[in-house]
Formats: sequence, structure tokens, C-alpha cells
Amino acid sequence: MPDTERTQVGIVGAGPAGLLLAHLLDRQGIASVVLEARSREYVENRIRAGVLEQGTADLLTASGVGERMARLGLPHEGIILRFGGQDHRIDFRALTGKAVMVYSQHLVVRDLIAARLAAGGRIVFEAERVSVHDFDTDRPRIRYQENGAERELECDFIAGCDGFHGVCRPSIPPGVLTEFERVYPFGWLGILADAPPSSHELIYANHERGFSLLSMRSPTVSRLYLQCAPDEDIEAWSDARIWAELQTRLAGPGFTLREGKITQKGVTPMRSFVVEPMQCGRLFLLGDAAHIVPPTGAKGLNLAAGDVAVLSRALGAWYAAGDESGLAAYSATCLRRVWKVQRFSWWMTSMLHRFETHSPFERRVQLAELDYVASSVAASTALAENYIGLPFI
Ligand code: RFL
Ligand code: PHB
Repeated sequence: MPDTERTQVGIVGAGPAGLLLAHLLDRQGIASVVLEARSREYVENRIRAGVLEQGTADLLTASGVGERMARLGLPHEGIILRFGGQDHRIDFRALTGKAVMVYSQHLVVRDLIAARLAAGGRIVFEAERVSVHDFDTDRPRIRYQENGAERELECDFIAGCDGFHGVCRPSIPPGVLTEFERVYPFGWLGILADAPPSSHELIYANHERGFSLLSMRSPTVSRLYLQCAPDEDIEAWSDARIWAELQTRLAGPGFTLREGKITQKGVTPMRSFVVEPMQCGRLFLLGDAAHIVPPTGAKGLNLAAGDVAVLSRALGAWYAAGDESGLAAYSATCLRRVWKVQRFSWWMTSMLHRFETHSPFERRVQLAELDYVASSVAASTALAENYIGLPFI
């Protein structure tokens, strides 16, 4: 017989979704246990997203985990679109009154883990063979192994925050979920480099040779991306070749790309993916477990935060007053926002990348779209409003 433990909400996955949910539940007096397949060191050093919408940054601050972000985060009031040899700035502050925060996802994860552990919260790292059961009843269970011992977690609800390759979504019986997917014919080759950012703001560059992005992590660390094949062989990219390609694609008026030691490199394929509904009985899916966006809109982490805001509020109402309405509406509430963010991420991806299949006509239309966005207040406001983030609820 496995050792049985009881909690209110069993959370699978200690990425941003799972950790933020545990934190927001704790602030409402709701107990949870987080089960994570990887080690603490691994999740605290996993380099991924870097841009927080104003709503995500505000949520972290309001819930008491914004101290380091306030010190080290870089507030950005605009981005640069670079195409046809020209720069066009989208001024978020002027167009929307808001801004975004450049702050690494792995630091958000570290801040949330520290807050959970300081509050006496339980996170089981290196949990093995996690499986979810009985979520069609009011006594769902999660089974797992900890240090080789069989364990069982009995809970009221399960939150599937275990990412795209997790175990929760595939545990939902066939026929319940509908999947929507688009796989793009390219990926991003991303690097981290010990080089001061060559621009104060992010540069999204549409170039004949393919898209490229200049981003950053700190005043001394640059994060740069190149559009590549989805199955690009990273071994074929020496540091010299990466810098040469970045120099070509990012060339711009009065611009010098500063190079430095490349400390990490990797290739990410690009897809858009959504499941409907984001719930089955008492199992809720959040973040990448329910949807994936191509990174061009910088939305993955922010979508996860939006789901967490909706579910933590709904669970709060259920525990405080037995109000089931928020839980019943969870999927529909999230999906309204998810699809708008999917649309934005698909649109940014389509506008900025090179498509091998484009005819010369389609290429001209793509450049005309960029020119329209850059020159029309209405169109640049639409970009800005989506980039700084649509309301969570
Ligand atoms: P995460 O961060 O993937 O966390 C899921 C957690 O669940 C754990 N897990 C399991 N735990 C227990 N049992 C199992 N069977 C488990 N299976 C998985 C995993 O170890 C992990 O700790 O999902 P979450 O919390 O929904 O957060 C979403 C964001 O991480 C994600 O949307 C973004 O990082 C997406 N993304 C990017 N977004 C951006 O906005 N900008 C970027 O530059 C950017 N780069 C990226 C990315 C995602 C990447 N992935 C997923 C391949 C780069 C990469 C490489
Ligand atoms: C990043 O800094 O990793 C980043 C920034 C903006 C994006 C995607 C990734 O659109």
C-alpha cells in the first residue's frame, strides 16, 4: 500500500504555472502540494522566456514575489521593428500607457520556489512515475514515487501544470479533448551571450535571409535568435557562423551588434496548439499543458499566468463560499483569452518570418503589412495593446 497524504489541490509541474498557482492559493489559505519530475537545480536554471506583460509583472508584485524583479527587471516601453533597412519604433507607453518587463523566466521560477519554501509549502522535486486518477469523482488522486517509495496524494482538485510533454493531458479519456494545431516550417536558433545588449529595446528584424530577434537578459547578457529549419543541426553552427548571420540579418541604420562569448545555444521548433476544453472533471489544464504559442509574441509564460489567475480566483470562491460558477466557467474564460493570444502570436510570426513558399506577391504584401503597422497609429496601437497584454479576466 502506498503512503497516502491529503491536500486540497494537487499540482503537477513546478514551472511558472504550477509554482504561481501554489503561491496564489496559499495566499487564500488553500493548501497544495507540487509534484515536479525534475530536480530543483534543473528547473531553476532552465532558460526560456524573458518578457513579462505588465499584468504578469503586476500579479507577481501584488502577491509579494516582485522584490528581485523590481531590482533587476528591465522595464521596456517599446520595441523596434526593423525591415527594409529602416527602424520603426512601437511606443507602448505613448500608445497604451503601459509597458512590459524584461526579466528571465528562470528568475521568476527561483523567486516562486523561494517564496513557497519560506511559507512552509511542499514541493516534491524528482517525483517519479506521476499519474493522475479518479478526476471524474470528487476524490481525485495522484500517484508517484519519491526516492523509490510509492506515494499517493488525495486531493479535491488536480492542476495539470506539467507542460506540453506532461502526463495530465494524455490521461484525459479519448474523445473529451479537441486539438487545434499549426506547425510552422521553421524554428528558432537561440543563443545567450556574454555581451552587453546592442540596443535598449528588443529588435524584431524581418530580413530576406530570415527573421532575427535581439533580446536581452541583463545589462551584460544578450539573448539573440535566428530563424532556422525546424530540425536545424546545431552542430553545423559554429559561434563564428552564428555571429556572421546575426550581423547580416540585424544590420540597421547606425547600429553595431556587439559580440561576446556564447554561453548557451539551442534550437526550438515552432507550433501553435490549443486543446478544448481545458478541463475534465476535477482535472484542470494550465499553461503549456493546454496550449503552445510560437515565441514571436513573447506570450507563453504570460498565457500560463493568465490561466493561473482565473483558476486561483475560481478555487478561492469555491473554498470560501462553495461557489462553483468560476470553476464551471474556467475553460471558457481562459479560452477566450487564449485564442486572442494565439491570433496575435500567429500574426506576429506570419508578418516577421521568411516563408519559402511565399510568392513575390505574398512577400510584397508582407512588407506592406509591416509598413502599415509601422505607419498607422491604429495598427501600431493594436500591436502595442496585444504585446503589453490583454486583461487576464
Ligand atoms: P513548463 O515551464 O514547461 O513547466 C512544466 C513543468 O512540469 C514538469 N513536468 C512534470 N512534472 C511531473 N511529472 C511529469 N510527468 C511531468 N512532465 C513535465 C516539467 O519538468 C516542468 O517543470 O510549463 P508552464 O509552467 O506552463 O510554463 C510555460 C512556459 O514555460 C512556456 O510557455 C514558455 O517558456 C515558452 N517559451 C518561451 N516563451 C516566451 O514567451 N519566450 C521565449 O523565449 C520562450 N522560449 C519557451 C522557450 C519554451 C521552450 N520549451 C517548452 C521547449 C524556449 C523553450 C525551449
Ligand atoms: C526572449 O528574450 O527570450 C524573447 C523575447 C521576445 C520574444 C521571444 C523571446 O518575442
